[in-house]
Amino acid sequence: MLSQLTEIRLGEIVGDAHVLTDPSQTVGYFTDWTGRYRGSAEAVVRPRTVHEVADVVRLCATEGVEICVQGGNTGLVGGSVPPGDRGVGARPVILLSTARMTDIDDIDEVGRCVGVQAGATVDAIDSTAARSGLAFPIDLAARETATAGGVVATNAGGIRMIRHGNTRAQVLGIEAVLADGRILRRWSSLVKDNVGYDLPGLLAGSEGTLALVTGVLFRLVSPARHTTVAVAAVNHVEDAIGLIGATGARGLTVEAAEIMTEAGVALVAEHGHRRPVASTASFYVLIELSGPGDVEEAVAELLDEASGIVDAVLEPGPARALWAVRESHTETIARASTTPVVKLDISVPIRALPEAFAELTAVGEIVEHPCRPILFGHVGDGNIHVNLLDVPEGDAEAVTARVFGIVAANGGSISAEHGIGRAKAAWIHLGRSDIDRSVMRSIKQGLDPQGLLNPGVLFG
Ligand code: 2HG
Ligand code: ZN
Repeated sequence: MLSQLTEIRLGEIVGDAHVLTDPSQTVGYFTDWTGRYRGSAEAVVRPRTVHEVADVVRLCATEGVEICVQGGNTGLVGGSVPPGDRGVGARPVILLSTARMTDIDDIDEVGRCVGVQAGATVDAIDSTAARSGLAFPIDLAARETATAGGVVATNAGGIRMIRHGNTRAQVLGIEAVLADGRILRRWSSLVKDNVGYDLPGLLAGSEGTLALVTGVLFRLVSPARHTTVAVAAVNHVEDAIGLIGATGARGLTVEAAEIMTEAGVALVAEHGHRRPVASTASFYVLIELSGPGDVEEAVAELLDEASGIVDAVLEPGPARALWAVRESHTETIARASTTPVVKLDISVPIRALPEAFAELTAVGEIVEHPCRPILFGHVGDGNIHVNLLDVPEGDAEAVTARVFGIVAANGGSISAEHGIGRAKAAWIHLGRSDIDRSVMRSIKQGLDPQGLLNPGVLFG
């Protein structure tokens, strides 16, 4: 329970209207997008400025109140909802929402960067950049809801990762409130600046456990002028890899390289999407390519000469209908599963992808109640989203262990881009050594000695 005085003080900082305690107003903040992770907090607090965040955090530090931070709540690992019931004696917790922190500064066209508040959405940042002829290098299906703070906190990858790198690579500067309420601000458009530790880089991927990101100075890029999107049906993952590998020799630049399976395409087709190509095959690879000259002609030649192509279609970018087949996977899967989907997000070295696909497809068969695996993802990055549908609650751990066993055997990672959150906290030892984890704990201890920030996330 928050003391009455703390609640009054929170109201004085952010305004009474922005301290929500009525369950009808708070319920949406306490369940994650997947419906699998639910928690509760004493209040939802919605500051508008970094100074309000600093005052809230300072108050929480004094009163021993824990803070869960939430942006668009589109995360898939339970990292943006408060913990569930932790029994008698647990410290009170508030949820700090960045929903009102949506400012986007003027674009710096010369420095090619933009400063934004943590609650600005990916789509809003990109639309603002587009008005200056530039683009935000991070893009993902949740673009209209996912926020700057969220993509930084999770070091999001997304569909442009293959071209521009992950979110960490786009962060030039950061503003964050430390666990004691001080404001850390490194805000410079310098691309060369080697003075000590890379603190913005450290906060990227820290999942709200080290500080509260309140603002970000992002790098912007020139958008590709002409792109062509192709979907090729293939029966072997090797053919998808070969197709992507053959692009460079033709002077084509890969803007995105995604993979879907027949199970996934059939499911989204049942839910109203047109199949991308007439023929069926085991896999569908979607590539978006740019380059000098006639890109469409170069892509047509590429498809003609590549081996193992069963059928293909190509369209000038942005080719939204083709992309919609891929991007509707997450929502369609959530609707189609009879139980909350077990969502795993793994990566393996590219050369191990064929083996990993075969083994992961068979995961559903090993448990007593077979589940439906639907695999898709960013094939060019070796990243497979393993979605397991209809998993009885009691089997979730067994299938997760099975998937992670396959990942380990193939030299992969248990979290490619979604982060650890609450979902994978118990498994983090599979991805990091004892020494590595002890260094991470020292950093956590140094920055958040009371352990108030995002309790239960990352470290369990
Ligand atoms: C995507 O690539 C997202 O669309 C979500 O990372 C993946 O739903 C998923 O598993
Ligand atoms: Zn993804």
